[in-house]
Amino acid sequence: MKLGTQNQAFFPENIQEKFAYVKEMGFEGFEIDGKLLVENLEEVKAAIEKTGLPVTTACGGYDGWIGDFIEERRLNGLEEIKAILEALQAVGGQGIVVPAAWGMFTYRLPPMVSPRSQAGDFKAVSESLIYLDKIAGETGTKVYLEPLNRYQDHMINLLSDAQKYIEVNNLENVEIIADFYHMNIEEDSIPEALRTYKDSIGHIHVADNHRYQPGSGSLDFKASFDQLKKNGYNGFLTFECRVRSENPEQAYKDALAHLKSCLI
Ligand code: LER
Ligand code: MN
Repeated sequence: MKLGTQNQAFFPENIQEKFAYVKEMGFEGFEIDGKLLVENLEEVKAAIEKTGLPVTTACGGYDGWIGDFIEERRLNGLEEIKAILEALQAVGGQGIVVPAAWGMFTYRLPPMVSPRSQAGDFKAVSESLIYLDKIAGETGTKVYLEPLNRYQDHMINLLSDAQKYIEVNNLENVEIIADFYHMNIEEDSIPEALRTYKDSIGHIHVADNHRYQPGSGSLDFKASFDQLKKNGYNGFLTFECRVRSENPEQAYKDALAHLKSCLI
């Protein structure tokens, strides 16, 4: 297993300096914003070549969710995700992280009534995934379908929800991304969920229970990493967290050291 990270506000802004900084800190991969990748493809290629730090995945950077209520936005999202998958192919990246939607609707806060039926949700998300499954096949990439907690999305909350889309639609290039922060809210047991869906999990996001840096909260990363080892998972564990510290750089280094100690 390897450790990667998304961007942080305290990282350098310049792309080449950013990659050099992330590599120097001890990460082995970078998860990039899809728009940043598409709009700066040559600069990203040069940064990868210069520093040896690969772009593993993309997350975000497109307009319109795969499960968007608004059809025009859903279709726009698909075309932008296609462009990101093509850019990922050009830099040797694995794939893109996509939730059904993020912050579009929740059953848990008023008005609590969705403008679309659950059958309608399943149909829209399935149509998007069937289309993207084909594009991923053509570009040699993967689509990592992400369950989010109930307050951020109403369609896919559990790893089992994501698995259902893969199975019902016979998707070959769609895998599950397991995010520790969301799993901590939704799953009965994180290690058990990682064991049950081991054949579908292709990517992982790490944060502690409150979404701050790993090691600053109450999650037992060692128990979950031991399960991932048993599964034979050899993909990335990518930091997607906020940082709560007066010295974010030091806190990030401490979090990385903590997770490395949990991998032993
Ligand atoms: C959002 O909370 C999240 O986990 C991101 O990975 C969005 O896909
Ligand atoms: Mn995530």
